[in-house]
Amino acid sequence: LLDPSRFVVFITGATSGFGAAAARRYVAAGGKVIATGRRKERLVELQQELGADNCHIIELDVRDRAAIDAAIAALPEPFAGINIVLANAGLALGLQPAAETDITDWETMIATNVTGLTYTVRALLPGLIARGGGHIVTLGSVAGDYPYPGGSVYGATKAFVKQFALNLRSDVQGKNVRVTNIEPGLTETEFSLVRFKGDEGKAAKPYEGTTAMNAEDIAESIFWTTTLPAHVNVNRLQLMATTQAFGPFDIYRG
Ligand code: NDP
Ligand code: 8X3
Repeated sequence: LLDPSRFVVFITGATSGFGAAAARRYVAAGGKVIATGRRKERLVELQQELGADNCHIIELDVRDRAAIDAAIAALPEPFAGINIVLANAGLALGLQPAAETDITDWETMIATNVTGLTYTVRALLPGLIARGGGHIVTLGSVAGDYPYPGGSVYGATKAFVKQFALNLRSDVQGKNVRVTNIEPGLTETEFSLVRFKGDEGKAAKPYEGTTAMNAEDIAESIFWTTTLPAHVNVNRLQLMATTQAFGPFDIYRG
Protein backbone atom coordinates (compact mmCIF):
# COMPACT_ATOMS: atom_id res chain seq x y z
CA LEU A 1 0.00 0.00 0.00
CA LEU A 2 1.06 3.57 -0.56
CA ASP A 3 2.08 5.36 2.63
CA PRO A 4 -0.64 7.91 3.59
CA SER A 5 1.81 9.86 5.74
CA ARG A 6 3.41 10.99 2.46
CA PHE A 7 0.14 12.16 0.95
CA VAL A 8 -0.36 15.83 0.17
CA VAL A 9 -3.98 16.17 -0.91
CA PHE A 10 -5.46 19.20 -2.67
CA ILE A 11 -9.21 19.19 -2.00
CA THR A 12 -11.81 21.41 -3.65
CA GLY A 13 -15.04 21.78 -1.69
CA ALA A 14 -13.55 20.98 1.71
CA THR A 15 -15.96 23.16 3.67
CA SER A 16 -18.67 20.50 3.85
CA GLY A 17 -19.72 16.95 3.00
CA PHE A 18 -17.30 14.64 1.21
CA GLY A 19 -14.49 17.17 0.98
CA ALA A 20 -14.45 17.93 4.71
CA ALA A 21 -14.76 14.24 5.60
CA ALA A 22 -11.91 13.38 3.24
CA ALA A 23 -9.72 16.10 4.79
CA ARG A 24 -10.31 14.51 8.20
CA ARG A 25 -9.64 11.02 6.83
CA TYR A 26 -6.32 11.92 5.21
CA VAL A 27 -5.07 13.85 8.22
CA ALA A 28 -6.10 11.00 10.54
CA ALA A 29 -3.88 8.76 8.40
CA GLY A 30 -0.93 11.13 8.77
CA GLY A 31 -1.28 13.02 5.50
CA LYS A 32 -1.39 16.73 4.75
CA VAL A 33 -4.31 18.46 3.09
CA ILE A 34 -4.89 21.71 1.26
CA ALA A 35 -8.51 22.46 2.04
CA THR A 36 -10.24 24.88 -0.31
CA GLY A 37 -13.72 26.33 -0.73
CA ARG A 38 -15.58 29.60 -0.72
CA ARG A 39 -16.67 29.70 2.94
CA LYS A 40 -13.68 31.06 4.80
CA GLU A 41 -15.08 30.56 8.31
CA ARG A 42 -15.62 26.85 7.63
CA LEU A 43 -12.06 26.52 6.40
CA VAL A 44 -10.73 28.25 9.52
CA GLU A 45 -12.73 25.88 11.74
CA LEU A 46 -11.40 22.86 9.83
CA GLN A 47 -7.85 24.10 10.16
CA GLN A 48 -8.33 24.65 13.89
CA GLU A 49 -9.60 21.09 14.19
CA LEU A 50 -6.88 19.45 12.08
CA GLY A 51 -3.93 21.71 12.91
CA ALA A 52 -2.10 24.16 10.67
CA ASP A 53 0.82 21.76 10.20
CA ASN A 54 -1.54 19.26 8.57
CA CYS A 55 -4.13 21.50 6.99
CA HIS A 56 -3.43 24.50 4.78
CA ILE A 57 -6.51 26.48 3.81
CA ILE A 58 -7.27 28.57 0.75
CA GLU A 59 -10.47 30.51 0.14
CA LEU A 60 -11.17 29.56 -3.45
CA ASP A 61 -13.99 29.56 -5.97
CA VAL A 62 -13.28 26.87 -8.58
CA ARG A 63 -14.92 29.06 -11.24
CA ASP A 64 -12.02 31.52 -10.89
CA ARG A 65 -9.19 30.13 -12.99
CA ALA A 66 -6.72 32.89 -12.15
CA ALA A 67 -7.32 32.38 -8.42
CA ILE A 68 -6.64 28.64 -8.72
CA ASP A 69 -3.38 29.25 -10.56
CA ALA A 70 -2.32 31.91 -8.03
CA ALA A 71 -3.17 29.70 -5.05
CA ILE A 72 -1.09 26.83 -6.40
CA ALA A 73 1.85 29.11 -7.17
CA ALA A 74 1.77 30.47 -3.60
CA LEU A 75 1.66 27.18 -1.70
CA PRO A 76 4.03 27.02 1.26
CA GLU A 77 6.77 24.41 0.96
CA PRO A 78 5.31 21.61 3.14
CA PHE A 79 2.17 21.65 1.01
CA ALA A 80 3.75 22.23 -2.41
CA GLY A 81 4.38 18.58 -3.27
CA ILE A 82 0.77 17.69 -4.04
CA ASN A 83 0.37 14.03 -5.00
CA ILE A 84 -3.41 13.63 -4.74
CA VAL A 85 -6.06 15.93 -6.20
CA LEU A 86 -9.60 15.49 -4.94
CA ALA A 87 -11.68 17.47 -7.44
CA ASN A 88 -14.86 17.35 -5.42
CA ALA A 89 -16.44 20.82 -5.47
CA GLY A 90 -19.81 20.70 -7.10
CA LEU A 91 -23.51 21.19 -6.68
CA ALA A 92 -27.00 20.55 -7.93
CA LEU A 93 -29.49 23.41 -8.12
CA GLY A 94 -33.20 22.73 -8.46
CA LEU A 95 -35.18 19.66 -9.44
CA GLN A 96 -37.76 21.20 -11.78
CA PRO A 97 -38.60 19.86 -15.23
CA ALA A 98 -36.23 21.31 -17.81
CA ALA A 99 -38.77 23.74 -19.26
CA GLU A 100 -39.31 25.32 -15.84
CA THR A 101 -35.74 25.64 -14.62
CA ASP A 102 -33.94 28.86 -13.90
CA ILE A 103 -31.30 29.12 -16.62
CA THR A 104 -28.87 30.67 -14.14
CA ASP A 105 -29.02 27.42 -12.11
CA TRP A 106 -27.90 25.54 -15.21
CA GLU A 107 -25.15 28.08 -15.78
CA THR A 108 -23.91 27.75 -12.20
CA MET A 109 -23.84 23.95 -12.33
CA ILE A 110 -21.95 23.93 -15.62
CA ALA A 111 -19.53 26.63 -14.43
CA THR A 112 -18.79 24.73 -11.21
CA ASN A 113 -19.10 21.02 -11.99
CA VAL A 114 -17.68 21.17 -15.51
CA THR A 115 -15.60 24.29 -16.05
CA GLY A 116 -14.33 24.54 -12.46
CA LEU A 117 -13.31 20.90 -12.55
CA THR A 118 -11.34 21.41 -15.75
CA TYR A 119 -9.60 24.48 -14.27
CA THR A 120 -8.63 22.46 -11.19
CA VAL A 121 -7.27 19.50 -13.10
CA ARG A 122 -5.51 21.56 -15.76
CA ALA A 123 -3.76 23.63 -13.08
CA LEU A 124 -2.58 20.66 -11.02
CA LEU A 125 -1.89 17.87 -13.51
CA PRO A 126 1.45 19.17 -14.88
CA GLY A 127 2.83 19.34 -11.33
CA LEU A 128 1.75 15.77 -10.58
CA ILE A 129 3.49 14.56 -13.74
CA ALA A 130 6.62 16.63 -13.04
CA ARG A 131 6.88 15.20 -9.52
CA GLY A 132 6.75 11.65 -10.86
CA GLY A 133 3.10 10.81 -10.52
CA GLY A 134 0.03 11.01 -8.33
CA HIS A 135 -3.69 10.46 -8.24
CA ILE A 136 -6.65 12.53 -9.43
CA VAL A 137 -9.99 11.66 -7.86
CA THR A 138 -13.09 13.25 -9.37
CA LEU A 139 -16.61 13.30 -7.97
CA GLY A 140 -19.09 11.99 -10.46
CA SER A 141 -22.47 10.61 -9.45
CA VAL A 142 -24.97 7.89 -10.23
CA ALA A 143 -26.73 10.83 -11.89
CA GLY A 144 -24.02 10.67 -14.57
CA ASP A 145 -25.23 7.20 -15.52
CA TYR A 146 -28.93 7.05 -14.77
CA PRO A 147 -31.41 9.75 -15.79
CA TYR A 148 -34.10 10.96 -13.40
CA PRO A 149 -36.83 13.62 -13.65
CA GLY A 150 -35.41 17.07 -12.94
CA GLY A 151 -31.85 15.80 -13.21
CA SER A 152 -31.28 17.39 -16.63
CA VAL A 153 -28.16 19.53 -16.41
CA TYR A 154 -26.89 18.16 -13.08
CA GLY A 155 -26.79 14.61 -14.46
CA ALA A 156 -25.24 15.87 -17.68
CA THR A 157 -22.44 17.60 -15.77
CA LYS A 158 -21.71 14.35 -13.94
CA ALA A 159 -21.64 12.43 -17.24
CA PHE A 160 -19.02 14.97 -18.30
CA VAL A 161 -17.03 14.32 -15.13
CA LYS A 162 -17.02 10.59 -15.80
CA GLN A 163 -15.90 10.88 -19.41
CA PHE A 164 -13.33 13.55 -18.54
CA ALA A 165 -11.83 11.22 -15.94
CA LEU A 166 -11.73 8.30 -18.36
CA ASN A 167 -10.20 10.42 -21.09
CA LEU A 168 -7.63 11.77 -18.64
CA ARG A 169 -6.49 8.21 -18.05
CA SER A 170 -5.58 7.93 -21.72
CA ASP A 171 -3.52 11.11 -21.60
CA VAL A 172 -1.54 10.18 -18.48
CA GLN A 173 -0.62 6.74 -19.77
CA GLY A 174 2.97 6.04 -18.72
CA LYS A 175 3.10 9.04 -16.35
CA ASN A 176 2.34 7.14 -13.14
CA VAL A 177 -0.81 9.19 -12.59
CA ARG A 178 -3.94 7.37 -11.48
CA VAL A 179 -7.43 8.70 -12.17
CA THR A 180 -10.58 7.59 -10.37
CA ASN A 181 -14.16 8.78 -10.75
CA ILE A 182 -16.19 8.20 -7.57
CA GLU A 183 -19.89 7.87 -8.37
CA PRO A 184 -22.09 7.97 -5.26
CA GLY A 185 -25.84 7.73 -4.99
CA LEU A 186 -27.97 8.95 -2.10
CA THR A 187 -25.67 10.45 0.52
CA GLU A 188 -26.71 12.82 3.28
CA THR A 189 -24.61 15.98 3.22
CA GLU A 190 -25.48 19.61 2.56
CA PHE A 191 -26.07 18.59 -1.06
CA SER A 192 -29.88 18.74 -0.82
CA LEU A 193 -29.84 21.92 1.26
CA VAL A 194 -27.93 23.52 -1.61
CA ARG A 195 -30.14 21.93 -4.27
CA PHE A 196 -33.26 23.29 -2.57
CA LYS A 197 -31.65 26.64 -1.81
CA GLY A 198 -31.76 26.48 1.98
CA ASP A 199 -35.29 24.99 2.31
CA GLU A 200 -34.67 22.59 5.19
CA GLY A 201 -38.02 20.81 4.80
CA LYS A 202 -37.41 19.95 1.16
CA ALA A 203 -33.76 19.14 1.85
CA ALA A 204 -34.65 16.58 4.53
CA LYS A 205 -37.14 14.69 2.32
CA PRO A 206 -34.72 12.53 0.27
CA TYR A 207 -33.27 11.07 3.51
CA GLU A 208 -36.52 10.67 5.47
CA GLY A 209 -37.41 7.17 6.66
CA THR A 210 -34.37 5.56 5.09
CA THR A 211 -30.67 5.08 5.63
CA ALA A 212 -28.62 7.07 3.15
CA MET A 213 -24.85 6.88 2.91
CA ASN A 214 -22.93 9.57 4.78
CA ALA A 215 -19.90 11.71 4.00
CA GLU A 216 -17.58 9.41 5.94
CA ASP A 217 -18.63 6.43 3.78
CA ILE A 218 -17.59 8.29 0.65
CA ALA A 219 -14.40 9.66 2.24
CA GLU A 220 -13.39 6.13 3.17
CA SER A 221 -13.97 4.95 -0.40
CA ILE A 222 -11.95 7.84 -1.80
CA PHE A 223 -9.17 7.10 0.68
CA TRP A 224 -9.20 3.41 -0.20
CA THR A 225 -8.72 4.02 -3.94
CA THR A 226 -5.67 6.16 -3.18
CA THR A 227 -4.05 3.64 -0.85
CA LEU A 228 -4.21 0.68 -3.23
CA PRO A 229 -0.89 -0.59 -4.60
CA ALA A 230 0.55 1.80 -7.19
CA HIS A 231 -0.04 -0.65 -10.05
CA VAL A 232 -3.81 -0.68 -9.43
CA ASN A 233 -6.14 1.98 -10.85
CA VAL A 234 -9.82 2.09 -9.95
CA ASN A 235 -11.33 3.73 -13.02
CA ARG A 236 -14.84 4.21 -11.66
CA LEU A 237 -16.37 3.39 -8.31
CA GLN A 238 -20.15 3.50 -8.11
CA LEU A 239 -21.74 3.38 -4.66
CA MET A 240 -25.34 3.35 -3.53
CA ALA A 241 -27.03 3.17 -0.19
CA THR A 242 -28.27 -0.38 0.34
CA THR A 243 -31.73 1.17 0.52
CA GLN A 244 -31.43 2.67 -2.98
CA ALA A 245 -32.11 0.61 -6.11
CA PHE A 246 -33.61 0.96 -9.58
CA GLY A 247 -37.15 1.75 -10.67
CA PRO A 248 -39.02 0.76 -13.83
CA PHE A 249 -39.11 2.79 -17.04
CA ASP A 250 -41.83 5.40 -17.03
CA ILE A 251 -44.45 4.61 -19.71
CA TYR A 252 -46.83 7.41 -20.66
CA ARG A 253 -50.38 6.21 -21.35
CA GLY A 254 -52.26 9.24 -22.65
P1 NDP B 1 -21.94 19.61 -0.01
O1 NDP B 1 -22.92 20.64 -0.44
O2 NDP B 1 -21.97 19.14 1.41
O3 NDP B 1 -20.45 20.11 -0.35
C1 NDP B 1 -20.18 20.71 -1.58
C2 NDP B 1 -18.83 21.40 -1.51
O4 NDP B 1 -18.57 22.01 -2.79
C3 NDP B 1 -18.77 22.49 -0.47
O5 NDP B 1 -17.57 22.39 0.25
C4 NDP B 1 -18.80 23.78 -1.29
O6 NDP B 1 -17.99 24.77 -0.66
C5 NDP B 1 -18.12 23.32 -2.57
N1 NDP B 1 -18.41 24.21 -3.68
C6 NDP B 1 -19.59 24.43 -4.31
N2 NDP B 1 -19.44 25.38 -5.25
C7 NDP B 1 -18.14 25.77 -5.22
C8 NDP B 1 -17.36 26.71 -5.93
N3 NDP B 1 -17.89 27.49 -6.89
N4 NDP B 1 -16.04 26.85 -5.64
C9 NDP B 1 -15.49 26.07 -4.68
N5 NDP B 1 -16.16 25.18 -3.96
C10 NDP B 1 -17.48 25.03 -4.23
O7 NDP B 1 -22.16 18.38 -1.02
P2 NDP B 1 -21.41 16.95 -1.15
O8 NDP B 1 -20.25 16.83 -0.25
O9 NDP B 1 -22.46 15.93 -1.11
O10 NDP B 1 -20.93 17.07 -2.66
C11 NDP B 1 -19.58 16.96 -3.07
C12 NDP B 1 -19.53 16.48 -4.49
O11 NDP B 1 -20.13 15.19 -4.57
C13 NDP B 1 -20.30 17.36 -5.48
O12 NDP B 1 -19.56 17.40 -6.69
C14 NDP B 1 -21.61 16.60 -5.69
O13 NDP B 1 -22.18 16.86 -6.93
C15 NDP B 1 -21.13 15.17 -5.58
N6 NDP B 1 -22.12 14.16 -5.22
C16 NDP B 1 -22.92 14.28 -4.11
C17 NDP B 1 -23.82 13.27 -3.81
C18 NDP B 1 -24.77 13.36 -2.65
O14 NDP B 1 -25.82 12.71 -2.68
N7 NDP B 1 -24.44 14.07 -1.58
C19 NDP B 1 -23.90 12.06 -4.61
C20 NDP B 1 -23.03 12.05 -5.76
C21 NDP B 1 -22.16 13.05 -6.02
P3 NDP B 1 -18.36 26.33 -0.55
O15 NDP B 1 -19.85 26.45 -0.64
O16 NDP B 1 -17.80 26.75 0.78
O17 NDP B 1 -17.63 26.94 -1.70
C1 8X3 C 1 -26.18 13.18 -6.18
C2 8X3 C 1 -27.03 11.97 -6.21
O1 8X3 C 1 -29.20 11.01 -7.12
O2 8X3 C 1 -29.32 13.16 -5.97
O3 8X3 C 1 -25.32 13.24 -7.25
O4 8X3 C 1 -28.39 13.01 -8.17
S1 8X3 C 1 -28.55 12.33 -6.90
